[in-house]
Amino acid sequence: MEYHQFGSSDNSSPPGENKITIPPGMKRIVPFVLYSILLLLVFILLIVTGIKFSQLNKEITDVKVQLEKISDGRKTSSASSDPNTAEEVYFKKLIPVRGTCREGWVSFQRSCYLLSKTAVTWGKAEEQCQTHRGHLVVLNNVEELDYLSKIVEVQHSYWIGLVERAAEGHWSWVDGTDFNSTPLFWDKGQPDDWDLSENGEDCGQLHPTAKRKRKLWNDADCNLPYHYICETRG
Ligand SMILES: [Ca+2]
Ligand SMILES: [Ca+2]
Ligand SMILES: [Ca+2]
Repeated sequence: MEYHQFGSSDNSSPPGENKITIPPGMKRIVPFVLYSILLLLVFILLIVTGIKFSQLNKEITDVKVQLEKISDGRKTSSASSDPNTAEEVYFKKLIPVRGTCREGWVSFQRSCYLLSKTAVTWGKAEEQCQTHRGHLVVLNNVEELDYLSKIVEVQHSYWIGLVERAAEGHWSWVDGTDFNSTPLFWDKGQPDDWDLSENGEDCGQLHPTAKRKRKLWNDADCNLPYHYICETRG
């Protein structure tokens, strides 16, 4: 009997129409189950969105940290690790004394210095200093820099014994003094290896100033002519 009913209904019903009898108990359960599945899907969707959002948040935080590091790096390289560097320290002109140094040279602590009257390339300047058995000046401490700042012509740039020989970012002193053992006095935004010039900027100099103050460092194109300062150990 049941078999017959099933068979006949199968023949008469259009495809898609379901005449399978569902027990009344099940009829109440089906919407509940569907509703539960829907809730579960919404729940999963919320979790996935939450995870994605927290990942995005973490990435944004990471980017922020990186940006701060870069900005700090810039500050460090321009202001340097030395607290004196970025300060504006003003001086009065000092009349230098010859002391025990040879004619035309001036004395400070245990060194003699020559301030050039002419402007030449960095290489030529170091060559000149070597003919006097010296080197371009090596700035060992702030006292030496401040002494020179008091006696130079403020409007001139002066080559110093600072050079980037091997690779970009690897500065060294011409006399072999460990670069990491001396304080840094880079001017704001320097060294910038300003790439407008074909040769880049791999030689150190003292920046010119309008007023007499502590002369800060700049990296410049080694092939340009500037005044220079030689140093010999007295
Ligand atoms: Ca020195
Ligand atoms: Ca450079
Ligand atoms: Ca520069």
